[in-house]
Amino acid sequence: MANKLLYPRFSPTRRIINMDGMWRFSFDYDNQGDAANWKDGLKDYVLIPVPASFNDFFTDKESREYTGDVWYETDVFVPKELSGNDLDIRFGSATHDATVYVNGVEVAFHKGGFLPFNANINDLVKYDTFNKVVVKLNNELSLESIPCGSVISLSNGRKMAKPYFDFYNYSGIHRSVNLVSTPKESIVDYTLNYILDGNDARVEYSVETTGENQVYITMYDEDNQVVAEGQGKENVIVINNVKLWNVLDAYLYKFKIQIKDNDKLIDEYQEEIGIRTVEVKGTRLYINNKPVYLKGYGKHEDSELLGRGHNPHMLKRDFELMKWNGANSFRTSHYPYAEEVYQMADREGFVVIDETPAVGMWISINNFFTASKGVSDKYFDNPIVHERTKPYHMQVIRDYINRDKNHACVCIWSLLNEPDSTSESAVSYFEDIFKLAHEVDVQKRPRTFANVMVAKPGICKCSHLCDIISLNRYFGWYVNGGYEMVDGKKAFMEEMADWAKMGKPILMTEYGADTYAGEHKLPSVMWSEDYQMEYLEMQHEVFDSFDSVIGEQVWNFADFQTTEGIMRVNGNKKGIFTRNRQPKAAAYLLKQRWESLPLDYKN
Ligand code: GCB
Repeated sequence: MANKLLYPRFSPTRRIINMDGMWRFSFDYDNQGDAANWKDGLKDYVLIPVPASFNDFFTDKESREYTGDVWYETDVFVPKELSGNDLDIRFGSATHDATVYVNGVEVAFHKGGFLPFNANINDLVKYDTFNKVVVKLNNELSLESIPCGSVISLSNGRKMAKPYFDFYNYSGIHRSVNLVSTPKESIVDYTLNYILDGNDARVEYSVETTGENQVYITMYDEDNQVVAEGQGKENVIVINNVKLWNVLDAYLYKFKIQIKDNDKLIDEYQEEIGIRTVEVKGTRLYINNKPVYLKGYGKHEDSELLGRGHNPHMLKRDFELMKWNGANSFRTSHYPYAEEVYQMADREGFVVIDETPAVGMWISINNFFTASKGVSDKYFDNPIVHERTKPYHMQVIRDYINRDKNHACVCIWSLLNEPDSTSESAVSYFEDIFKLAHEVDVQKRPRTFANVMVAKPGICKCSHLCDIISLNRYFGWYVNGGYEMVDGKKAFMEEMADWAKMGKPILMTEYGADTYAGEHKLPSVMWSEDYQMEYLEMQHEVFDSFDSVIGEQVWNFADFQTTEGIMRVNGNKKGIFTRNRQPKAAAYLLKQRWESLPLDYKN
């Protein structure tokens, strides 16, 4: 059965039943859910909103920190009109591993918390009545989970997740759940590539369907005028006088796919698409053959109460803030975000560096900290990593490129964040995933990974594989902070000179200083807003000294939740905005700088 994972959209032939709302919920402290057949329905439960992380709703620590299985349940009414069609249940994401039961029968197991999955339920569904949907979720981390971590047992018997990464292990059904009804013969997927030719664009498309009837393409401009038509599952259509998707100046065409049997419409699916090209040449990143300079942020999907649950209100606010202070890009650190985020970025003309959830590939409790001290745990020396984590990582790469390939905003693939790229054993792993990303992506977008501080030039064994070198650097914070900043700058300049010798574009994917909002001191001290500004100014002087730096993305857009510990004051405070999306003083500094830097800065 074909996997119909396209973003759920209504059309004359498609119907969607949205299942978001209050679900029933239970922790499985004693691991009894399987034996007690909770798949058929929960006995004791509380109500909980979907989509959201479960963690921050509760007032006790046991619930917030819960590690293990949790169960969700709801009932969904399926009208008879849908019978005769294919019916799939589709989850935008469920973190991390999900087993789905419909009317007591297991229909899906999905590993990984940040990508959509679905299951066909044709044979199980009952029409004109309610159907029971139960989900068992597990949020444990391991060497083979992506992201990586471990689980410890406390003396009271409770389990506790120990992430090897610096963000809270939020868990739950994080994105929308839908029933998607499609015709038996239907559109399963489509893929686009663009070639610019003077004022025109050639749109190379391929469409996958479940049948043999003819495929028709119609493209409309923003005034809903037909601009091009095509026929067949694979073809090229030409758009004359094309209006390109440009950075902060987006133009979106409508791409309509139909399957028809003569005049009879069998299936129809339509999305907005932006036409643009992306290429790396020498030390530059080109969009539509013009060099661009990226300004913006590393982000998180993180907000109060909802945790990592998709939050359209926060999404709107984030884009307004980013536009306000002159940003033009962000990285989906450290996992693929909700599909709605990319739709918004397409519309607003933001460049997205799309990242996999491969973070924590250092064996340490505080990856970011231990790594910056030069402690290497040789993650890639472990055979399990090659035997089990790699094939899974490769599946994630296939799935996320397939999900996001048609978004104009997605211009760069980031395949890992801060892995241990210093050991010889990492090389074959990296080679395979870099090769795969190019094979899967028809547009051959540039590939990168975010390099950690200790993996300096000459020590990092994998940076030669990158089309763009991405650096996470904290000179003036984790290294040479405070009054020592002068030495931090010197060391930073020296290291950058070595990176520049590689002759590749360099992107600063992280630089930042923890800052407690409202804390001021003259002269500055670390953690004050005054220090955050001095720190940023120093960083910018370094970036401006190197021709091959093609962009700067501050860590982080906003303060965000992490595991508690001596390094974090109720979360990471490197935000330029608070967790509630209000500016720290540095937001104005960035606004001034970014509004003054042209898109083709350094050219
Ligand atoms: C990093 C990590 C990021 C951390 C950040 C920090 O290098 O990529 O996940 O949050 O440092 O603030 O330490």
